[in-house]
Amino acid sequence: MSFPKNFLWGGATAANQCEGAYCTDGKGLSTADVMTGGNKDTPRRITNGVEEGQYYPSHVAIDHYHHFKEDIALFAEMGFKCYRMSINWSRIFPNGDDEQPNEAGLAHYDEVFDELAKYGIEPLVTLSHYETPLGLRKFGSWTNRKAVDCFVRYAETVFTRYKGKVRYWLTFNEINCLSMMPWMAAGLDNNAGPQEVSDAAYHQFLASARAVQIAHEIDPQNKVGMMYGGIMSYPYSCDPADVAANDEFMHRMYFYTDVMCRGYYPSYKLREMERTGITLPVQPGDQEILRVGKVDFLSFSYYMSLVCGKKTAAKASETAISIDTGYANPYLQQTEWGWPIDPAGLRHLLNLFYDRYQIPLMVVENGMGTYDTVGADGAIHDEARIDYLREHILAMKKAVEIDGVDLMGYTPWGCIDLVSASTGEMKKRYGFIYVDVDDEGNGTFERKRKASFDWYKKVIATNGEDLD
Ligand code: BGP
Repeated sequence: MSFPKNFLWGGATAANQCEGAYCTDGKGLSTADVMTGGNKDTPRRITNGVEEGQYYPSHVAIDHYHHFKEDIALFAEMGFKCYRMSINWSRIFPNGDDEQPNEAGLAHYDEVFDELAKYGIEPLVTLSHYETPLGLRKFGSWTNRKAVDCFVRYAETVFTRYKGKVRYWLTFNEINCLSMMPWMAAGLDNNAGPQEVSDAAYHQFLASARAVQIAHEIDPQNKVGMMYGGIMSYPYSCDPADVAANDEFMHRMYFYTDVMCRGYYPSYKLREMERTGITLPVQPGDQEILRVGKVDFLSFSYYMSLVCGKKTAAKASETAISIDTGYANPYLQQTEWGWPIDPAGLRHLLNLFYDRYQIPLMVVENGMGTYDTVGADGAIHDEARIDYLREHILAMKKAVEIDGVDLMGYTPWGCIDLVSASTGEMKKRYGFIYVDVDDEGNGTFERKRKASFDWYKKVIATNGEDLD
């Protein structure tokens, strides 16, 4: 037995990285809209509002807002069964805390979902993908419990509006990355202290759990998942001290999946908080909210594996990987952006999660950023991407066939070229579809099929059997 018959093959994007149209049709500003461009050596800057003379990649991106019909037609040509996308919260509630939604924003996504339905493509919708309405900053963003109510109002609005059009939802993109990238994940200053980060995570757990419950009430067909940023680390050696240090590092990540899949804080996290003097802003009834609001499935991104051990403490850093454990893996090649390539690690992580939670899994991001260029013949030869994806699909196949993991689908990242989240570049490309736009937003915005386009089309048509 190979991939299940109804396997959700597709691709993934996020609104702030592809839509552009950053203040069109009543959209408000989000945290992504005040992040400048950067590159692998120069980090993106966060400005105080939109400053004149600065370049902000989210403002135009690939202008998917105005090209979505053309883009979806190309996805359909590849045979997509599923399209993972996000709703830009600040299109629906421009300030985040508005009483009434913005009709023009809601109408836009109606058109998008109708277009997908035309081709029988199932939307998988992330409610919050690295953009928080800037308006929430006035009360401390996710450190304040008010953010929970704002999110719940937003979630309820879109669950109601798109009932019957969308059945698969994700609450927060890469929620565990809040520990490393507080601005992107929760609209907190990047130097936020551990208590603030802990409060924000607690509030996002509550918001997600309430959203799960409401989604089920509005439509029992709804399936709501969590989304884990696929950090997975091997112990540096079989020295038990390395293994213990690695366990400690991974606990800091798995606690997010533990809370959302099991419905309560794990004991190791509670003990750690006791030791470090961190408290939870618990109110009566919260335990029940978390318990009832467990997710239906666990989705995650997977790009690389890490290594951790006793010699260096894992620390967040400004590198393009966002997390530097102090160790490199000598057995692995890296991408041009220094991300270690490890297909076997994907099988390992799928097993780890399935053993731990026994709920359906989905790989909702995976891929390799490369410098793609249009050749003299007009073609784009991205064979390295094909090799990367082939090996990762084979790893998933082993997890399904040999290990019996319940895997719902696969939506590789940036199925169409888009802005890089970590560096703000366009030239770090992931797509099957090339978009003619550069790091300064110049170009014709023309879409072109890369070599990987036809390859992936065949993969989908054969349900993952023909990977050559
Ligand atoms: C994930 C994010 C995505 C995406 C991807 C690739 O962490 O969820 O938004 O951008 O990584 O990363 P990058 O764009 O930095 O290459």
